[in-house]
Amino acid sequence: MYLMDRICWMGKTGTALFLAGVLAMGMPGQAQAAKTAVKSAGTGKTAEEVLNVPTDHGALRVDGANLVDAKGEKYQLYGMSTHGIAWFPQYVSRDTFCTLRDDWGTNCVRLAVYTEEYNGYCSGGNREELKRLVENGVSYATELGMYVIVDWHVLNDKDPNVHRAEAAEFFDQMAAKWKDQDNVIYEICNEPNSGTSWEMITAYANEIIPVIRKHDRDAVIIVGTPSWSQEIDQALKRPLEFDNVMYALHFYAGTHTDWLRNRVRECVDRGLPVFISEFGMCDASGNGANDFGQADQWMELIDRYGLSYCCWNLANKDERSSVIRADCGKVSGWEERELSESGQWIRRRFRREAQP
Ligand code: IDC
Repeated sequence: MYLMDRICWMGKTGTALFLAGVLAMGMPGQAQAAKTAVKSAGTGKTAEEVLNVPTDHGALRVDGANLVDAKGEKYQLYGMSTHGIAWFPQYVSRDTFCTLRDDWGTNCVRLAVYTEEYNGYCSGGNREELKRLVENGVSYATELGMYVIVDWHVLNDKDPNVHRAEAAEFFDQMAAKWKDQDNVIYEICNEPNSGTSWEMITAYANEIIPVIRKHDRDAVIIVGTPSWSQEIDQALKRPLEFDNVMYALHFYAGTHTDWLRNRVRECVDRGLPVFISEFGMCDASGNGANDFGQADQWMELIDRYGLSYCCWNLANKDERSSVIRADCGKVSGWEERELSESGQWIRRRFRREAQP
């Protein structure tokens, strides 16, 4: 039943013949009969009955300002970011990702590994358990033909250099595991902040990127930017000297408006590859009112440039940005009424985005 999903990710050394067949499976208008025979993993529905048949876009890479697929065509990733996986491990589940793929129509999941908060990786969290969760998350995404971002969620630690040694060890182990896969993207520092300069981030990136590249020469790597991943203009002035690197821009619609959208336009127009690896419809606290008018304006910008984007957060915490209602304990198959206002809005948005 999961064979098609699995061979989607045969990896960089996979058989061309097999891949050609799989690619045909994902082409609109082609191989419809074959698609019908493939049951969508976990839902018992045929491929036609679900929103987003997984397609193999293969190894992504960065071409100018764009993320492109194996055929060199512009490709957009979109999906949910988990909350901290130490805190809400229950959503790192195959069924969860299956709902996100088949009902929400998303093609990407971001796994947030906090470094300092909430049993963070570097603040007393159970490292083996956290790594196991990340590995499980990557496996589920892989089985389902989704892309997955491994996010080293720097926040309270402010400067990624504080835990540089731990980051190097973590990414060394992670990249060694997935060196032959095409669907894993590494985000090496979520949001440097509070005076952490682009120079400090550059020093960190110059050490961590080679650790990943030692195993996986062409993995796409997302690098956070100063001021909670808002100062992408700093990266435009002094980009890193590596290929296949994208720069993180994060927005919260209730806080970040025209001034930050203008910055995105300027930087992307000038060729900077930008990845919106985290955003919310509410304010930057993660818990103020949603501003859907502003969120709509962000979505227009995202559409116009074909930017990739991940929404914060996949959890049922009693806060505005959580997409599942606090009184709902289900980890998959949510009814609309079991989603928060944020969840209902972003699910509708993703479904509109779903690709054939
Ligand atoms: C918030 C969570 C909240 C948690 C807090 C920890 O929503 O439950 O208590 O982190 O400090 C970010 C961060 C992201 C934040 C989010 C909302 O990347 O970790 O999550 N936010 O504040 N940047 C801007 C906003």
